[in-house]
Amino acid sequence: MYCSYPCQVWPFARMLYPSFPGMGNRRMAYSACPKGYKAAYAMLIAGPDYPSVTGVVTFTDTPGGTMVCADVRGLPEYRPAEGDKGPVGPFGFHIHEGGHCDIGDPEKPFEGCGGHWNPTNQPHGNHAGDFPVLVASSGRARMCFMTDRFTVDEIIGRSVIIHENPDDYRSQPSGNSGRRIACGSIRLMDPSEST
Ligand SMILES: [Cu+2]
Repeated sequence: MYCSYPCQVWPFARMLYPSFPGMGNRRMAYSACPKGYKAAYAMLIAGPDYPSVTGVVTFTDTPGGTMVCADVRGLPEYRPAEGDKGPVGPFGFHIHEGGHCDIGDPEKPFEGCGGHWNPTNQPHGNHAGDFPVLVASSGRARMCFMTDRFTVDEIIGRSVIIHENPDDYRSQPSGNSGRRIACGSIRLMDPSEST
């Protein structure tokens, strides 16, 4: 079997939530993973709108494609659209071009990450880094999916961004998904760091 969700997220979840039950031994978590699959991770940094957002996104090359897993906490409660304001959640989720998650101007957080990563010049909805929206329950979202649109090597040094509003997969260039509420720089996962 390929790396499953828990064995990828566990080591980093333990760093984030040391008191989480069952997070006893990172080495054990790694031993549950087949060796030799390249992986990357992004630790999320919250923007000024929802400072409680925290979490990790992992990327693993497998023979069936790249597996992407997200484990995010502290997301805001769903709020329906009101006037000009879009609904809060489910949350737009993408790979952006730049890799530096500086908040920068709090009016426009994480602008330094640039636009969507779109190496094949596709319309929005079919960018290599267009992801499913994140759906949260009591502020927590967990999701894994497979994609053949990129490999781990291609996304190192880029970023993942979570947006306040859902992605409509239609508006150009970024799906009208609103403010950037969290950002994580994508780094190569080095198993030797976790032992
Ligand atoms: Cu985005």
